[in-house]
Amino acid sequence: MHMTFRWYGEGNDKVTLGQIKQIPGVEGIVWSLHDMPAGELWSEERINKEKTLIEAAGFNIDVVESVNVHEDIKLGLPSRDVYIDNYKETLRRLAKAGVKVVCYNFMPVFDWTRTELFHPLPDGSNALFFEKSRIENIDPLALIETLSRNVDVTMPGWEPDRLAKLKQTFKQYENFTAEDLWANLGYFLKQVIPVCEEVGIKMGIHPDDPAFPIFGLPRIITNKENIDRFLKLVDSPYNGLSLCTGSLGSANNDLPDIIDTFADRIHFIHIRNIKRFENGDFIETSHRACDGSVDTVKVIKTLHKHHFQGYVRPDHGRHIWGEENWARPGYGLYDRALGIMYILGVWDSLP
Ligand SMILES: [Mn+2]
Repeated sequence: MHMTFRWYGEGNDKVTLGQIKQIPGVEGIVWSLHDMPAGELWSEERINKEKTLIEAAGFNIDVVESVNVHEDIKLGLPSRDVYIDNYKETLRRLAKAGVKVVCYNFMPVFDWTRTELFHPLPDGSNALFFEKSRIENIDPLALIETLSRNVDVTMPGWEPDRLAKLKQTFKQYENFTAEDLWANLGYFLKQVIPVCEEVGIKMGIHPDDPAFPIFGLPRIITNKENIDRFLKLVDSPYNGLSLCTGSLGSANNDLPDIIDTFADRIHFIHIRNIKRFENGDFIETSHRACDGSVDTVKVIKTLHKHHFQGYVRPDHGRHIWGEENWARPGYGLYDRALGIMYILGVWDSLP
């Protein structure tokens, strides 16, 4: 297992590489060019600038999260081929720089979705919260406007250029089914995976978060059965998973069983915990197994049983010790650092 930490880049993340260096066990930075619109070709100059910066701080650059997939690819529009060509060339350039794993997702319109970014927990901390009844009764644009008022950073999937076109994008998804999305994902993979095999990059799809349809949009990477279908779209070790225990946990999946079944196709794993309520709401908690609905200890033990050699990172943390005043929602320093110590504590205790 190789421990990593997600970082949003110089000037775009108030957590510093120097602070991350003081967390025991972190070998790599999970990075991206966050200002790059989906579908654009990444320049070698920008890639190398990031590589130099991260390596100088003593970390590897093995994992990129994410290279975003352009909406036209998900929609299956004729314009997708240009964006797929750009994607393939970006992968070649990343491989040349030494990248080993690329994380991406195939969720229509939105990346991860919550109804509240700073929901209070009984201990005085706060965390990302998902209220099911609110999602069912709110216009997505209104939701994003409310949430954006509380943060001064651009959230993944909420880039200004995408938000400006949101109404139009929703219109494009009218009468669009889960089967359409499967077909378009298959088309994308059949073009991209051969390039990955050639240059040695492993693709890891991130499950949908939450792992059920929202706003009438289909979501397909949601459970064991669908993961199996996904892996068979292109049955290559380069077509794999960025498993996320919190995302799949939002829909009551048996994570240890999923790891047991697909261990050799998991290239990257996000470990975090969420507490699921009867009514479908959920809140993010500490990484500790007893604090949430995901048995994180069993998750780590199962990875260990399979001699997991891939990359791992703590996922969203709560905001603790006042860091909601400065950190990115879900991506503060302290609770993610605690999460790492929990993951490594369990891992190191195993024979
Ligand atoms: Mn995740």
